[in-house]
Amino acid sequence: MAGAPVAIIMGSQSDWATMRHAAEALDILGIPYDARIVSAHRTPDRLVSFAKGAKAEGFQVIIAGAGGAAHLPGMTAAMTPLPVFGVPVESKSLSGEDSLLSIVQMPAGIPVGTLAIGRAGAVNAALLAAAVLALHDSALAQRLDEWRARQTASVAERPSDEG
Ligand code: RP5
Repeated sequence: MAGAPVAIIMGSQSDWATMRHAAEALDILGIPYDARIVSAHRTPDRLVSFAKGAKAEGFQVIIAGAGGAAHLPGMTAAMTPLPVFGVPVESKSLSGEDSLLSIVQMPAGIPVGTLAIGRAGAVNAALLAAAVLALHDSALAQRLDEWRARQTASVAERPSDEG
């Protein structure tokens, strides 16, 4: 979506099953986003053009999901001044530990804020993006507060056999 403040990028179509959870959280909070497939090794020119142009395109935060040799978030962060939140996608062979370690272990100098493996990381990346944007958007800050209040209200005091 043109003019969206959040870009969700991912290395493969197969990552969308995880990254759609970030998109859904942004939808709930009323934050426009643009979701794109950008592979660091399969579409390197697309990566360079996206990362170098992201700020000029109007993005304020980038959420980058990748699995395995998950160099996409780090390469993106190297080419943009925008904050990049990395989501390690659960891989088939190493259950996402490979993705996690390759995203979290950025050498000092180029940060990638790294979240949990899989759905939790995708949702939390969206919530972190929302918190960043809410610093300068009081209406969004209120929606984020309300979202948290609904979450709190949804937690029962006692466990049920049903749930
Ligand atoms: C990475 O390789 C992607 O981020 C994906 O998680 C992983 C596997 O990609 P596919 O083989 O499913 O396209 O680039």
